[in-house]
Amino acid sequence: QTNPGASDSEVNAPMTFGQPFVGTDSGPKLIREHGLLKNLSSLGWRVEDHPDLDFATICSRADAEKSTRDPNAKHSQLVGAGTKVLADLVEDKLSTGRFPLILGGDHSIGIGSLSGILRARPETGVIWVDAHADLNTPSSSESGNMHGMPLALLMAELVPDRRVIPGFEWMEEGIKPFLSPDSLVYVGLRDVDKMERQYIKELGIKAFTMYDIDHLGIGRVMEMALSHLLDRAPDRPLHISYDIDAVDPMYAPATGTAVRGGLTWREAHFVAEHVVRSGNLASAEIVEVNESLSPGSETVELGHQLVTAMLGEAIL
Ligand code: HAR
Ligand code: MN
Ligand code: MN
Ligand code: MN
Repeated sequence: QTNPGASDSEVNAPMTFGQPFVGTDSGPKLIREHGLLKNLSSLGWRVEDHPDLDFATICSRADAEKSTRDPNAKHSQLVGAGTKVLADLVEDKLSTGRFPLILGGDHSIGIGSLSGILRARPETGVIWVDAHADLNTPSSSESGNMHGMPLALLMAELVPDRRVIPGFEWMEEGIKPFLSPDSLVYVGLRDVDKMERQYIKELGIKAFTMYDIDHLGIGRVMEMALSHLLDRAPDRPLHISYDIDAVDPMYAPATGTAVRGGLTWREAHFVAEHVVRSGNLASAEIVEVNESLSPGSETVELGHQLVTAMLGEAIL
């Protein structure tokens, strides 16, 4: 499968403020050093390698403006400032016809990527591959870590007015990027908080947990996931947000919140390979690779392979 002449824009978003560990910002650099550019070129992409977003600078300005409100969203000023920049960039790349490939960083960057995507193409369907639901609101979150909140901040049903979270006032300006619960599908869930479970049920979000993967197999699960998003809208664009912790820690130990019982090496690849085959994939993201938590493991290699698969590499 090649993409002759297709233009891909690699956006590097080395965010760390959505979670407590250092090192999550090395993901883009390491995946790139693995030879990603050459790989994507040989798949037919014309890659535009965007310099790393400089979150240290963007966020230090935000830090100075720190508000006294306490919304139980740690570093919300910093995450808010960083994701605002990312949203603008992703929106711009999409509206000029490019395929944004976003390398994180922790999963709080999903707030920025999806805001940009939904402003440019509100009808986008989202495949969220993760051990976690990332559906906490600042008040439901037990950790206060914003990488556990991106999807809640995008749903009007859960956070109707984002101005209550310091740093996220920008989400209420201009086109408001809201994700409809029926435009989301989860794959790989196995560590879901009590309130998240309730939200998934109340909002009727389609979720394929590890139980479903064991029961039905990854092939059937991915067919059902895509048919949920595409049956009623066969031409809609799709976005995949791939949290490396969806994969079993046997293969991907270098991540901040590893949970046993995850996707195998092949299941992880299959998810990416199958989404590409739909022909609807319009943007992709990989997050939470943190080499420093398990130096020398194969996590970066896997991340690199999953990105390559999401950009169209097939076995034959
Ligand atoms: N649900 C927990 C929380 O909200 C853990 C979230 C962990 N999130 C990520 N991204 N690693 O999926 O704190
Ligand atoms: Mn490699
Ligand atoms: Mn996540
Ligand atoms: Mn996760």
